[in-house]
This record gives sequence, structure tokens and C-alpha cells, in this order.
Amino acid sequence: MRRKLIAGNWKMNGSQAANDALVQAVLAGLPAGACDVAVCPPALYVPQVHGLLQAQNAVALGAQDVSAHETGAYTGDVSAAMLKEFGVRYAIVGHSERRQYQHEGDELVAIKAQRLLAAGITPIVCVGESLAEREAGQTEAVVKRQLAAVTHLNGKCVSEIVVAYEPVWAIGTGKTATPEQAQAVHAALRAQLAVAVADAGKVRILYGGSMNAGNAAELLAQPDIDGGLIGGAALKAPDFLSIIGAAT
Ligand code: 3PY
Repeated sequence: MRRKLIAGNWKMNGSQAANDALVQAVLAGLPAGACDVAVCPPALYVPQVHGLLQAQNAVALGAQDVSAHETGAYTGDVSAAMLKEFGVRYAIVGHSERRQYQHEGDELVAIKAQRLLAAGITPIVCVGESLAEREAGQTEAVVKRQLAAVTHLNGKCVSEIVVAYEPVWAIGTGKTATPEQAQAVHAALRAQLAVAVADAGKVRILYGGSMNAGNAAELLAQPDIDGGLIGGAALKAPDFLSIIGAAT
């Protein structure tokens, strides 16, 4: 059985005061025996949230991105080793906002995933199709291409990853894939993992894209949905806790 994982992607939101209040409220409200939980603040706040999460194991620290480089003259970048030093256990790579606004492609996403794995951090690899791709019947081809770039790093099949299916048309739009639409894509990704990766059964596939307190239970009831990567709802403790409750 795969343990469910609920990871909050705070995106470029927060302040020291707001982060403190949010983390304290989440820690105080966690249900007994909660599923795996992570929060991914902006890089600048990683040390602060690391401090807030110390002395407990129920909520893990995540990051939203990582440099493709190990060290050196890469102004503005944050390396995997730096994240590791501040207790980061998960890092998102290939979020559609980075693919779209920073023009990150499959190869770069795969290199980033490799840097994370080398540092002992679990990559949360995002895949997802645009509305035009869905309407052209290309959903499976797109997500499989994006996933294949990462499962075959240096010719090695990689099972130490988390996958997040985030249909681009459902991100920040309030639109959500129906449980059936999401399950169909998750099942296709699961089948691909089974062929590509030894130990594929342990790879968690999260759903992301406007998962919220109202739709989480239905989505999480699907057999191949192993958790959620949560956007806006992760910024409100009651909503985030309600999603965690649905996954627990
Ligand atoms: C969303 O739900 O909007 C996300 O992008 C989660 O990563």
C-alpha cells in the first residue's frame, strides 16, 4: 500500500508572519495518524519554515524548484545541497508555471530531478497537458513524454520519485479534472511506470490542479490517486487540514 502524500505548494505567497501562523495552525490541527504531509514555501522562507517544523516529524519540508547545477556561477540559483542543508525532503520540479514562464523543458526537468536524487531529496515531478493538447487528444502522449524524461535518467530507471499529474488547464483556474478524467491519466502513468521502473508499485502519483476541500475526497478515492499537490487551498489552514483529513 502506498501512503498518501498531501503537499502544499505555496507558490510565491507568504510572509514571515503569515508562514508562522499557517504552520502553527497546520501542526495544531493535524489529525491523529495523518497521511504524509509536506509544505513547499518559497526558497527564501525555507530556513524559517525549517525552524518552525523542527522537533516534529509529521510535516516535512519541501521546495518549489532547484538549480540544474551543482555549484558555481549561477546567479539566483539555489542548489540541491543547499536545500538539503536546511532539511528539505521534497522538491517540486517541472511545475507547469515554470515550464510556461521560465521555458523549462523535459531535459532540464530531468537534470533537476537528478540533482535532487543525488542530494537525497525526493523530486515531485509535475506532468500535465494544456487545454489545446487535451482537445487535440494528446493528453497521454504529452504526460508520458514528460515522465519518460525523468524515469530514464542516464539510462537508469528511477523509482525514488513522486509524480504529480497537474493538467495545466486546471491550475489556478478553479477548474478541476473530474475524478474519472484524473484516474484515467493516473492509470496511464501507472502503466508506464510499471514497464519503465523496477519497484514501480511504490511510486506515488499525486493529483494537482485546484484540488480543494470540496473535491479532495472524491479525487483521493480513485485507486491510482495517491495524494495531492495543493495550490491555493494550501494557504488556508482549515482547507489544507480538511484535504489532509480526506487523505488520512
Ligand atoms: C494548483 O493547484 O494550482 C497547483 O498548481 C498545485 O501545484
